[in-house]
Amino acid sequence: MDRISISKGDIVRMKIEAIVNASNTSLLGGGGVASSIQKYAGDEYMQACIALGGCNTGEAKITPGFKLNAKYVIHTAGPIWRGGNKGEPELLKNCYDNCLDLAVKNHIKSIAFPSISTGVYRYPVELAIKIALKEIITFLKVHPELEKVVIVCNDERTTRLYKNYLKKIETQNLF
Ligand code: AR6
Repeated sequence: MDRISISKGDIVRMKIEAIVNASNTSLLGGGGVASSIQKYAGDEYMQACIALGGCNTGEAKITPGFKLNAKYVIHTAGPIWRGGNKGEPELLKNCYDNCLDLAVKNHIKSIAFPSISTGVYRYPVELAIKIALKEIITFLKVHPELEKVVIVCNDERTTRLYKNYLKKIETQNLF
């Protein structure tokens, strides 16, 4: 699957059509990826986020990227990890599916995801990567129009875990 790759870096500076914002249900404030995007995207971006009026956990909404290199930001609210029995896996799956659906509906051909929920929301990264990669790869197989998906991680460990699992999927033909 050469349309998916893992990269270490800052998602905010990516030169790609769309980046995903790992946000919260208000789509406002916060730390992590969301605050980095806010810092660079400008005041109009903030106004556009306010106008969205929030987003349920697992859903996705879109705004322009304004001052970012990316033309669009797709916002999603990941689940907060509460031990794993509160529907977290299904909600995280919904985040990836809804972001990808929204991307193709907007004719987006390249998109970068952060590792949704594994920062401030404390979803165990070893579990989250399995959901993320399964959803993305399954989606890419039925949507040839989506040309490129990059998962951008900002730390060494997360990057390595994603790369190792992607390799395992490819060598064992998991999905
Ligand atoms: N580029 C790439 N990855 C990043 C960046 C960056 N610039 N910044 C952080 N990460 P998080 P969540 C990684 O916390 O867990 C916010 O306050 C980070 O190391 O951004 O879904 C929102 O407003 C981690 O691996 O998102 C919400 O309230 C991953 O991105 C809440 O955090 C996700 O970390 C959402 O928490």
